[in-house]
Amino acid sequence: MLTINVICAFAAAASAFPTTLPTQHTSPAKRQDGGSFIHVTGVEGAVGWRQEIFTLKSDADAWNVYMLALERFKDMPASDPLSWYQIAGIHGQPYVAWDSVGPCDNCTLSGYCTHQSTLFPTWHRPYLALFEQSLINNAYEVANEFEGGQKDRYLNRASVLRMPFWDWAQNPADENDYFPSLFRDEFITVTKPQGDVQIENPLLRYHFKNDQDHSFIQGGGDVTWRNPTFNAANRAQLRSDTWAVLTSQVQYNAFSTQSLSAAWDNQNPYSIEALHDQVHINTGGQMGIVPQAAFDPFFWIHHAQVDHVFALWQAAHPDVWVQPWSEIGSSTSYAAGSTEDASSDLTPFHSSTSGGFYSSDAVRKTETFTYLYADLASGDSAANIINRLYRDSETPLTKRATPPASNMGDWINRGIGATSREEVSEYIANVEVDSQSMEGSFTIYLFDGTFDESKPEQWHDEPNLIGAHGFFSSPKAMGDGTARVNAGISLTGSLASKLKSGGLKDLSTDSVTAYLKEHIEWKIVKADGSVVDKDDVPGLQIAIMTSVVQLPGAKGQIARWGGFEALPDVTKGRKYGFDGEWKSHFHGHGHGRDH
Ligand SMILES: [Cu+2]
Repeated sequence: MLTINVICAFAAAASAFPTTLPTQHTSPAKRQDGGSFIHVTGVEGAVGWRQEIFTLKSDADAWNVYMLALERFKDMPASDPLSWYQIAGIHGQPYVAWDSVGPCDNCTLSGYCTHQSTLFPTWHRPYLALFEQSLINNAYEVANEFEGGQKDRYLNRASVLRMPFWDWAQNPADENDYFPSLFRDEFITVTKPQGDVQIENPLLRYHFKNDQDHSFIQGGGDVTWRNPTFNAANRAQLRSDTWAVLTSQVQYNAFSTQSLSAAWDNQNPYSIEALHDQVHINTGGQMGIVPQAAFDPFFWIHHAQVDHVFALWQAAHPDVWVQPWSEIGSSTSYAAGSTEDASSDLTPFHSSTSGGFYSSDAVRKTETFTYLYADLASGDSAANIINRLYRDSETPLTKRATPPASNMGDWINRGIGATSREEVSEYIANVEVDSQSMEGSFTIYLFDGTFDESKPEQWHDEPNLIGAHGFFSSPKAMGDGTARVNAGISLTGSLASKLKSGGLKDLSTDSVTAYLKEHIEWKIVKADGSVVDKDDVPGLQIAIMTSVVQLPGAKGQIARWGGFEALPDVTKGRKYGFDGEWKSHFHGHGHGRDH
């Protein structure tokens, strides 16, 4: 169905923007069928700002253009490669070629998106730019339907409009903000040329048209749906995890992916990919299913925030970048075991009409696609922005006089020297699992003590919930390999409140170890709500780890983390799993690495 006549589509696109947009797709055609490729440019013209969605909403004209552009974008016919349907389809289902880019030699058409890969952050950058390119094309279209002064006003807003992000990691304003009504309201009022009218909220869902394959939607429906579970607890967790991702990672590869690698000692609790997974699972419905997620309008607002976090991290770590990486899973363009690096093609995103693809190197600067994030564009340092958005209102949790010797070693490895900065301890439950093993997404919940075992659908609201992590996966395993991934659930906030209430003596490793042994409980739930026995989850390991963190000592400084050290204070094994009772991580798992 997505096999389209590109020449016709280009002719239509060109005629659609006769006056306000620069001409696109002018290079000589070199495709076998005589057409030219789609040049992913992002918005053409001057650099604009991607803004937080509530900031954008405060500009009534810009918001109106954005709403109308989304509505029109979603209505584009599936024959157009810049339609919502085709662009969303690049990510996964219905598994067809886009812009004539077929699978690699040992690959099948299984979705172009790169997950469990160091290309995860960089691949999504041109993907979002393509979406933004079509969104703003539509913004010009809707603005041009007005007349006189109104038309001028809306064209003016279209010219600076970019896709917004929703910063799910900021402190929520109140309970209405846990998952804002922007994404929940059924109808909104917009201004059209004929006056104010009510339309279905364009941010709510995607309606598949009759001629658009949507057989993959569960239950045979023709709309996307969600099952949001955002609340105060997971918004707080998203905030602290975002801060941890931005400050704990000093190398690109470990920052980029939740995949495990011997290069970082098979433990990597904080990555942007794991952080991003959580929001997919918190949203639920299509957003919780890798090959269907991009049809949901919320996908694009979420991924703009993921790219925003990526840009903040880049600004704080300007000298590190993509290193060679062996793929553990496979996608349309990358076979399991193949090596990718900063020059690998980010398919199917052509960098010119005559062929060639973007690479990570080519998309390192967001200006390549004519956008900046508004906070970074302000000229403030990345460290100040990160501290202001994700840390400042939190009090340091515990002082720790002397870091253990093993951490000192790691600090040296990370290039961190001794300073007089205040040091705190962070505690993390690191969950390791084969993310493809469950035939779909799943969530692990950690509890401090008792909870209502009979109501798994309520566990995200349990008062004794320490934290949860959702692993974002596909209904059927992609490729033939396993996908060993890991993600951290911070225990620090929960332990600190136990300290305040007197349930915990202090935050020393001895006290924390004794406390957790006594109290920690955990459960696994699949996306369909069924509870899974822990023995039925291949490769599942939970390790409790600690790290010493140097807090910023002055403006312009970012926190610095030492290495991760396993609890309890046994040093024979490298890390320890929790399986109802403490045991050595590798015990009984045949890895030959027992204590
Ligand atoms: Cu995603």
